[in-house]
Amino acid sequence: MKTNKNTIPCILLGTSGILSLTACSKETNQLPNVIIILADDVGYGDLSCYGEPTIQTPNVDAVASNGLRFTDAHATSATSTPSRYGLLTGKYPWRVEGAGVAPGDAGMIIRPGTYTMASLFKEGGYTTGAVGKWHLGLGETSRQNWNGFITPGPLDIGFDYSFLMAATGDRVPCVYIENQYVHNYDEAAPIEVNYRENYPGEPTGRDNPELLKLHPSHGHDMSIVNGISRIGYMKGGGKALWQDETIADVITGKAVEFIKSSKEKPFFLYFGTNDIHVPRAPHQRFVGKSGMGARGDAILALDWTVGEIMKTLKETGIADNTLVIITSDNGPVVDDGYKDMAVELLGEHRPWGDFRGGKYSAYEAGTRVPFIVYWPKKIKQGISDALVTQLDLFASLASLLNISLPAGAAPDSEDYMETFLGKEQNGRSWVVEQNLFNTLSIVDEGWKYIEPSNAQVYGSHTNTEYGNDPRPQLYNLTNDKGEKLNVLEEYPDITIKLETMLTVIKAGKKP
Ligand code: NG6
Ligand code: CA
Repeated sequence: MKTNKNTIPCILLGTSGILSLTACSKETNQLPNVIIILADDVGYGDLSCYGEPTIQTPNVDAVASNGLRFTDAHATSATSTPSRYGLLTGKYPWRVEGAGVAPGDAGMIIRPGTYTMASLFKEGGYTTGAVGKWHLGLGETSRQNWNGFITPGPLDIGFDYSFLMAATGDRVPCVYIENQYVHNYDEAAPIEVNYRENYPGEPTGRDNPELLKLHPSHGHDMSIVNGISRIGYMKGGGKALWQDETIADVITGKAVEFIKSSKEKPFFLYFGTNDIHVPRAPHQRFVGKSGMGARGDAILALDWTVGEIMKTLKETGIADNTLVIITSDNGPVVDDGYKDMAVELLGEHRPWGDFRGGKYSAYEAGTRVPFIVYWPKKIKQGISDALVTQLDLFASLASLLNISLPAGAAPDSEDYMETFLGKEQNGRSWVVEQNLFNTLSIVDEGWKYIEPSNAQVYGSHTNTEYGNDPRPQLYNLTNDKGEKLNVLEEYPDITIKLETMLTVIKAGKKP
């Protein structure tokens, strides 16, 4: 195993007063393997360790009880693409063009040559892998050759290995892409993809609802794959097309294989689960088990996935020196476009916990997500109320690896490694949040300011409050975590302070 390359001797004065030459404890340690399990659309209240009694996630809970569970952790954004962009680049996604929710034929959003979190680990001598949901674009926009080598791709931004779903479960193309080639490619069924018009003679959810096993509630009425209509049009695929019911098994299997084959030297695995994004069609063994319909059953599938990863770490004898982070790309949504009974069977469950809003929203539930850190060798177990953001993982992991970032890399990321490991109780004082409409909010020392926006106020189909308002909003999260009372009029000084901070941060400066 690799040891820290900057090993330097330390002079220690022993209790006997005799000088001894030894190595600093930090330097003698093996670098840990690092696994980020990034769940999809899992809300603050969707894991039982976060306190809702309505769902049981024993595998995640076991990781939490042996690790550190954060109560004030944030994704960068309330949707997937920008959130993932922030995590992997350490840069606020609203600083760049084209990092909004990406179609399945989007080109690589993180351009080749960008110093990413994967580049960091490569520099540290790690084997790097990306498995599961990608949603950061592949190839060049609308010009991908899905029947050959799709380039640029993860290889160009530091990943040695990749096994991906290009975008989301509900977007074409519905095939896995391994090392930038369609997995199980079917010569007899060449693949075509576009987001503008259907291919002549191909059925769609709109025109052929009789072919569907899962019907859309809104949108999602284009090409049909595996009896489910999607966003976008595709043709072909044949035996390469995925079965939604086995996605968790397939991608978990690939993540397990990657761990087993990489265990001889440190590895970094970025693992984006498909659960619990729509279409929710978990394997038969989870169906009906949550009592909450497909959404709850998909949470059980996610919990199973976590269990498999942890079991693999134990079996391979590397659990003690693997740093595992379990978190979500954005907050929860109940009806996200399919008639899967999630609304009808939700019962008492509160996917958003005590917070307002959900996926897409400027309110807290949009970005305040579950966040659990596990590293038996180093973590101080328990619960941390420190304000942390996924954006800071980049600089924190760089500090752990003892690597100085090149100029311009991860410009918005700060080193909070001690906080992530529970050695330090304090986190950031401020963080910026982004909703679907690029409305930004800033949280600073318990206050939250949401900038004014003329965008839509309410997601009529998803039932989500987007948090947009033509007037600015100010909430005191310390005594009003549900953001019920806009206290803007009462605290003009705080409003001006936060508004100014946000302007400064937007300009790329430190507040
Ligand atoms: C929306 C989709 C939604 C989901 C979301 C992205 C419709 C009507 N809704 O546009 O189902 O795919 O995009 O979700 O098309 S995310 O978690 O990947 O950001
Ligand atoms: Ca998501």
